[in-house]
Amino acid sequence: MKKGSLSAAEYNARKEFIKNEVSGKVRRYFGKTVENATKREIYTAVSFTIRDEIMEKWVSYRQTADKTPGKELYYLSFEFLMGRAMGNNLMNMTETDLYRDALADMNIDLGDIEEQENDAGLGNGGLGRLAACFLDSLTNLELPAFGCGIRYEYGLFRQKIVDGYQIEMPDPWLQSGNVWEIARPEDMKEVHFGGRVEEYMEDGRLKFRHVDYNTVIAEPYDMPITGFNTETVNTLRLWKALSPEVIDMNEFNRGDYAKAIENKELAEVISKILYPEDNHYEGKLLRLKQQYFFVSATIQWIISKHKQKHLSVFDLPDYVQIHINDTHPTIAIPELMRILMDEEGLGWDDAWKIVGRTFAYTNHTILCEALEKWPMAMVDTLLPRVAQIIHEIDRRQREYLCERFPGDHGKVEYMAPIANGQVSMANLCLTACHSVNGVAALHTEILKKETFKDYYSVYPYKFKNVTNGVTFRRWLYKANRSLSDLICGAIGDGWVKDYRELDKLTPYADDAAFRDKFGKIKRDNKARLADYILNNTGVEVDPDSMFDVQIKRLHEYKRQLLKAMHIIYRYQKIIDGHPDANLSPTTFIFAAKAAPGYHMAKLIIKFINDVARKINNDPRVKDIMKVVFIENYSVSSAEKIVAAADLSEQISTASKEASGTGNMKLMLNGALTIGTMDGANVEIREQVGDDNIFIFGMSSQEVLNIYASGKSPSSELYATNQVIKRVVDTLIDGTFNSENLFYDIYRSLVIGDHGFADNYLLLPDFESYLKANGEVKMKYRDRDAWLRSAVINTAKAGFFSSDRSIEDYNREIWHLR
Ligand code: 26Q
Repeated sequence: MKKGSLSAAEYNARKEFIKNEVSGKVRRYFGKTVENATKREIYTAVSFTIRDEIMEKWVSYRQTADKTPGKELYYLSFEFLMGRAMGNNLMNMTETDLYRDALADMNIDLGDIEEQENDAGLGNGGLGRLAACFLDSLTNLELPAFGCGIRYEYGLFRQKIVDGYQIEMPDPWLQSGNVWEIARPEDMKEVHFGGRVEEYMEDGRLKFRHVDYNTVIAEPYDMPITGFNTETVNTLRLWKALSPEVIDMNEFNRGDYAKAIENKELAEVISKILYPEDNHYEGKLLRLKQQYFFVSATIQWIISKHKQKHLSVFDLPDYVQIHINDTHPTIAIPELMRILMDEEGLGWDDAWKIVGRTFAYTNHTILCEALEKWPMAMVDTLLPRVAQIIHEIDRRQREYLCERFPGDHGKVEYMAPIANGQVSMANLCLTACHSVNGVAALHTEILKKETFKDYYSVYPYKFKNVTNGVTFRRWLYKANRSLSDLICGAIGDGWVKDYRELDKLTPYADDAAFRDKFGKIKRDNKARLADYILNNTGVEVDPDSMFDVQIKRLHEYKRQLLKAMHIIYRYQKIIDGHPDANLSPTTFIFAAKAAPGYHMAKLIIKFINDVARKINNDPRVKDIMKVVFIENYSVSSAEKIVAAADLSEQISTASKEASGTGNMKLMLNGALTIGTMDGANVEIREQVGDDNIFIFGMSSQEVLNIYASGKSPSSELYATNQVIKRVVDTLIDGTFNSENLFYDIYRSLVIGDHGFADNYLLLPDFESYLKANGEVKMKYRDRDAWLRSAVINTAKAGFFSSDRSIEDYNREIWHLR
């Protein structure tokens, strides 16, 4: 609510009400006055005040929704990277200004209070944040949906940088309480592990009974998902694992206290912690337990709800769509089969038809090391009945494939749900789901032509593309208030809910006065980020330098090392006294977490930090370049960085980045992209045109050709190209670290494994990257030309709204009303 939308008297009355609520809650909950309460206590009181308002809406929405027989979506995801809720909910209720004023009357700064909230960091990166943006957009579009996942007690680790190394710390985000969740003990479900399957006859039919199992209790916690000015309040339901018994009294009475609590802990460990590997599969038993745990509880809940509202399970697909966010929740497919057959008494064919119409699957990666393949023996032991069903799906699918490809055993093996003693979760999804989609146009083409080409030939109608998007509410309206205000002043505020309207900004790129204001806002945001960087890293950076930003998970395919090599090249040029090396002062900004077990990624973090230390302390390059590594990259630090970026680095090896979504957040905030023809960069280029983006490097086809040839050009490039050699040699000549710590990086670039050097092809793209960076530098010196492109980037970002993505999903896949 801005001051304008209420009369002055109404506004003041609301403000007094909020002040009373907050001070009343501080007294009642903490026995304190506002004056002597801690910031955290104020945060809690403010959040509960906001929550009271949301509850009213949530209750009425659920009442109507539960009575209306419409189709609902269940978005199953291992990860929901929600970030903070308070500011987001305030924005959605359009009450940010009101609360800011009310708190200011009590000498409290709303920004300070927002900083008290822990991020809900229940995700690794892109896939988890996409799930969060999708919940926002589903609600904004008033579509009925539930997010379903795990209530991890510990989110993604917190990162500290100590002596240049990443140190992982736990993230006990729930320790000081979570205002935004409500436990629903009445909806607890039992999940069964282990045991064995008994067969018996009933009414002349062979039936199956799961016996001797261990039980884990799943208790749901619900969080309201508010939309911007909507009546709809959707729900994120996260399951917590509980032991059925408090402690084992038998063991306890026998005096074995440790044993008595062991079983309890074994059950509860399931929802303790999020696995920190991103785009990398490891066949850990606990991870499989996590998968079945949340999936089984969710499917049981869906079925019990459906049966309360409808007469039969036969019409389930008319009322329920279940979306599988990457293969991680795939076990939901045999679990629904199990429930339909063993508990609802359906035969195989009827159950299979229902399953096929209910499930849809999104693929988020083509990296082989990320494709999930579980040892079948592990599934047999942990989930004996579900495993039987997977074997039967495999048997039937093989039969079908043998008819389809007579004599082609190789192909059948490749496509089968189970092969070589492993279950391929992707093949299971491709067999069962009615829809399979990639997350950017290029990615979907690669799925059709390479990764899943055989399945594409069998079921071409299942394949769709839905390009990713990001929510404009969090990533522009909230993260960059001053730019939002400028845009609203020019084209009104329709774009906040209707992404199509953002294009109205395009003509303003030619308006010098508008460009100037745009540039001043960017400058202010950079000054604010400079303060944050000073506090976070101790490095002083110049807000008038170009802010060149690479923020994302650390992965070799994302090529943070390529950017580091460019920085070193620039550094060498300045020291050489190269004539135009001093132009365009630049601040190079990195933020990234590496999986704790990913040696090369952690070494690259150390390398970047050592490069930063050396360059930042070298008086010869002072005022020309600075390098900073911001620790603990998270949703809330991303919100601070995106508003201040000039240049967005999207430099993955072509074909490797399925889509990217950071590229969209940065573009939306007026950063220009330097990037390869990979993921959604291809579509960003289509939207902004060649003059407003810097594209470099090999195409995905060229990359795939090099892999197919088995010959890497990199060793030879290193041997023959002096520029490359000089940069690469700094890895081993002690320039940045005298202890020769970086030999493994050097080795991977010039020697490699299995006779293939430089797996991510940095060296073949290096010169093209330098050239593109040269163009960036030239353009940045022409402030007007740069700003013109910046405005165009914001104006053309409409397509990358997650509202558009959700409209596409709904039109092509879910068909919700
Ligand atoms: C799987 C099995 C066992 C352990 C971990 C995993 C695992 C965990 C996380 C596998 C993959 C992930 C995450 C993948 C991911 O974030 N992919 C990104 O998805 C984004 C949204 O579609 C895309 O924009 C990115 O391009 C893609 O990398």
